[in-house]
Amino acid sequence: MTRVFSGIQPTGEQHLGNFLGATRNWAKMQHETDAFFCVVDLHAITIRHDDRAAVRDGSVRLAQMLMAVGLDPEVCTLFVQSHVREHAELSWIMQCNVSYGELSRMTQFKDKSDQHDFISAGLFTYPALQAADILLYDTDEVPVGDDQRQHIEITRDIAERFNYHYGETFVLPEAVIPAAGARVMDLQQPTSKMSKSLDSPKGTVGLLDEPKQIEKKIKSAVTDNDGTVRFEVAEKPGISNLLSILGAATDRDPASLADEYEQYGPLKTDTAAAVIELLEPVQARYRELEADPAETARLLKLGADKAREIANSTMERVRTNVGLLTD
Ligand code: ATP
Ligand code: LTN
Repeated sequence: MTRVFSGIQPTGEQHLGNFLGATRNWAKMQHETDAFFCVVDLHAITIRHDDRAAVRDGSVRLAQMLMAVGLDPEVCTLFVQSHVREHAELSWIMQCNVSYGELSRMTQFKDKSDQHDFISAGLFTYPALQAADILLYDTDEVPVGDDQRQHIEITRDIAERFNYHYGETFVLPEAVIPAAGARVMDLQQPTSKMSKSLDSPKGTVGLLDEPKQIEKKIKSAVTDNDGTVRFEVAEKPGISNLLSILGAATDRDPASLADEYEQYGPLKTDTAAAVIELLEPVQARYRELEADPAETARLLKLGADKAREIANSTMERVRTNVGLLTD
């Protein structure tokens, strides 16, 4: 059976981009594959947080949101990265098998290092930890949004190099990027991706936003003065983003949706209505799950136990192949 792995950071609130680009597809894939989904708290600490509870509480809330979106811990393996120590161990070995030059070319590092004063070494070597996450589980497919393409490529490069030098050890993973919703853009700055770290509250639709807020944000989305509804990402980023969101929410092709609108107003109204309808059941389930953090902790422990078994056996193979003294 195809093995699937993906990760998501417990920082900030989940937004529409995370849902349409990643987590909604995870919920579908869990039924057809052997799927592992990880709350990557060790990735979250590459950026320094003043409030220590932020990551800890964020992990519980994110796990609850993932369940609200449809991940079923009885069907897939849902766990927290730091609960499986092998991630950190393999990450070191990955750091020793990736070059400074390769890491320097990562666009996420360039973007994020511009946004912070303290640039940790961990922010720079972040792709080595991500490669460890993926390779620990003999992953065939990694469902992610479009922004993660480069990180999956570098994971393949590291795995290929490792296999060449140390003998066949890792499965080479493939990125799985959705046809619709892979790159949801910020509503106020439609040339930047909707993101937790952009600090654009009016341009970001939170999965827990009230219907009225969602409507307001979508209705005040930045568009252009051209006045015609066309799907042309480069020329009309704002309108194309709304068409993409409406298309992803209603399972329609954004370019053909454009033919149905002559004015921006109705497009915005329909997009807002579709998003509100899409998120309503997620919000209702989240409210139920939020009430029982002890149950969430129990489910996460079961997930970590399951993940650890596989991670353990991969690490034994890696230690032997890399030439460490094993007992
Ligand atoms: P940050 O912007 O702080 O890096 P993020 O919002 O990208 O955070 P992550 O936890 O890094 O969130 O990403 C989780 C998943 O959501 C990844 O698979 C990523 O590709 C996807 N994703 C994030 N933003 C978008 C977006 N705007 N459109 C589509 N997919 C997205
Ligand atoms: N880097 C990713 C999060 C992430 C991930 C992973 C995704 C960490 N480990 C493994 C897929 C597979 C991000 O910033 N979205």
